[in-house]
Amino acid sequence: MQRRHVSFAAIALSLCAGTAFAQTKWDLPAAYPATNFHSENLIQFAKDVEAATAGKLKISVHANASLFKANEIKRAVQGGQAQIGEVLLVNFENENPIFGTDGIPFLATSYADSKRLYDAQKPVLDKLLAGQGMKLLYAVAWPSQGIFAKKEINSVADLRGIKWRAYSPATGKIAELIGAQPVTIQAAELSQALATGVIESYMSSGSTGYDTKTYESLKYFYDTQAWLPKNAVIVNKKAFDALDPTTQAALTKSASEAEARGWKVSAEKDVYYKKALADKGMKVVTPSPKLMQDMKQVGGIMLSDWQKRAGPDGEAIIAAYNQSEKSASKAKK
Ligand code: PCA
Repeated sequence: MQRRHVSFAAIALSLCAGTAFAQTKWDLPAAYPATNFHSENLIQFAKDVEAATAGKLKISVHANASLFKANEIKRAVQGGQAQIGEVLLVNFENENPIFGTDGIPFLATSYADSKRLYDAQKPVLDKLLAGQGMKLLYAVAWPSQGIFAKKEINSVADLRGIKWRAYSPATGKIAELIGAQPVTIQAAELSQALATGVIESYMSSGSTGYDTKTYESLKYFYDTQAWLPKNAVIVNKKAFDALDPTTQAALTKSASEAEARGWKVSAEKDVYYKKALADKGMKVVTPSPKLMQDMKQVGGIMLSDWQKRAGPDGEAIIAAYNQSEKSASKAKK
């Protein structure tokens, strides 16, 4: 019901604005808190678009899953209930393995590698989204993923049987492989799940650890730097095509600026939030070699499983990724 009210209001507003000059109003649902760096970047992006189009395109950001739940945003954009939205790509791996490329543990663990993986993934992602009537505007990586835990862990055996929060098919799969009990919970409900003891461990970034006040419930953060999943801003193709060419150009230009800004801020936050968690009393720990070895074994299983499912498209991505590594290391010499 709530949702319908919002769209009626949006239509009413755009009709009023139409008397002055043709203004297009878009809703942008997002799943993370307004203070999260992705959300702040979205708000800056919306401001930039409004300025660049002299108010012709106005994007309203609805943070914290207030308009649609994290897993509903993609379908809302596809169906046109929202013209534009921000999604966590790896959440849609069950729909197509290509969406899960950046959720494979230890495939790309630095910002530079994640960027190369994104470049390799992008042509396939563009094709996939185009087939679903959508278009990718930009994508930004989260900081690297580590393990939040209640107790000290020295190997994955120490995680056996614990209640493990998953946010994606892959983080659920990790639980299965290490013998933990997965419970799927999106970021907007994570604080409560922690406070009520529904979960006692999970993998994510220091950013989400901080946003959700995980330090109030869990004591340890193991800095495994396992992968950097991406948020992507996607737009409904019909809504995009309905814009005049100048507005389209302003939108894509602001999007590529948001992408560059987002990656830079993410890397800064990766460092900042680990320190902030430590300041809040968490133990931010370099994992033991045994824990790393165990986690890398999990990553190896998940990579070969993904390759089987992702077929020729997956092969093309991995080949392009490996090729760019060769060129990058050659350029360094
Ligand atoms: N935060 C999001 C996804 C990845 C991340 O770092 C979350 O935990 O839901």
